[in-house]
Amino acid sequence: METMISGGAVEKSNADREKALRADYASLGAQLDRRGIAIDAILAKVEAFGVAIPSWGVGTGGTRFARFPGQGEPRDVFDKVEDCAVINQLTRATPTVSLHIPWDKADASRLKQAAARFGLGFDAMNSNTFSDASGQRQSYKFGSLSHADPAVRRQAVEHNIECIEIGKTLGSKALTVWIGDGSNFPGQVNFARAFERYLDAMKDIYAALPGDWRLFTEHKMYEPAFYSTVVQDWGTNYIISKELGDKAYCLVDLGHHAPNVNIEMIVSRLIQFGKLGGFHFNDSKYGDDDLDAGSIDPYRLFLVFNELVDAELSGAKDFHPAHMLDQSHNVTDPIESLMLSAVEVQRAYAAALLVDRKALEGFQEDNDALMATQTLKAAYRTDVEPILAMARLNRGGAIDPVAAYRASGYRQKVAAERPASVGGGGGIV
Ligand code: LRH
Ligand code: MN
Ligand code: MN
Repeated sequence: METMISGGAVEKSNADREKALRADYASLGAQLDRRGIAIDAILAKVEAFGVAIPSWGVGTGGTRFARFPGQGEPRDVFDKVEDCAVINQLTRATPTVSLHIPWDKADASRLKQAAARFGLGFDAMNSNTFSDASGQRQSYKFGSLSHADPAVRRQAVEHNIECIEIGKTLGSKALTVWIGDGSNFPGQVNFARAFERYLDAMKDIYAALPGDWRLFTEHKMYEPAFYSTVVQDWGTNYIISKELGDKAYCLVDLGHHAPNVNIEMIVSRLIQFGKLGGFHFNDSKYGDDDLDAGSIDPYRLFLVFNELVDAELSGAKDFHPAHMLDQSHNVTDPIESLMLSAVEVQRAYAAALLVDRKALEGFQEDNDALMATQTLKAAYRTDVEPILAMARLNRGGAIDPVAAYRASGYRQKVAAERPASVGGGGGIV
């Protein structure tokens, strides 16, 4: 398997840290043993856990106001794959990439080969009918799959079918559809008619889905539409998945809800009714901020994973959610941010595995609110870092991914090879 950073550099970085890690792991193992938890069983689960990197995350994002390019930004999807390979080499937690079309349009067989060099696969394909690609016949200014004009809807459907075709060559097994359709003014669109047109168009996309694929629809409360959005919340999303059929599931992007919404409860509902398709993990304070996972509210991320682990252990039906990141980086090196986000997601998973579920159930039955919540806190407060670091070490990754990355000089190397990209005006999403 090829790597972007030399194996020797990673070994050197680990050599300085391995002794301390083994001591910390043994100490945590003893602590967990007293709580009746076998640390090696948790380690095995963490080692098997993966989260996909969004191809659009490895470049510097921007805001509506400006974009400040970083050094050595990827020039095309092949550079993006190389950056994703670095992230997986050091974290061993990100074995797949999620592509966005047409941003990542390229010869699909070549792309598959480029990823295979590093052992990378492809998670869900993402379509884009929220911006106009150069040369396209119809504009999405007033919507796409819900547009009043059938010619626009047809173009949007065909684009989604094209994404499926590309994904088939790449070995992807899912399509994620997020649309920006909505309105900026009361009265601008008829809610019911727009939703009906959307459902009709989605049925055409669903009909083109291979038998072993899943269709994820992603809801978002607002933005770019500021008065109403066609797929605005999980209720609408659930209706969509029911209308479309068994291969249709809901995708939850953590940043796409109203402030204070109880996202973990939405997750529970979707699990209960077999419609949770996957996640776009990120964090936010105000809106769809696309900040690094766990950077603002790590307890919420833990509570989401508490639901996921509960479902995993109880063998919930139709439960195999896709884990993906979706973030945008303005002030950090995207590779560093994505590595840390992947680790944060893993951390939430590992901590959720430590919840004493039998005790929790007992406290719930007894209406002992205080002890129930303390049971969650006891798991959350446990520092699982030695488990995460050991999982990386065992699988050839870096005990300290950011330290190894910085020591490797990768960013400086690609900065010399990749010309600086253009800054200036507003970014997207
Ligand atoms: C929309 C969104 C969606 C897009 C991505 C670029 O805000 O979360 O997932 O595909 O951002
Ligand atoms: Mn998203
Ligand atoms: Mn978003």
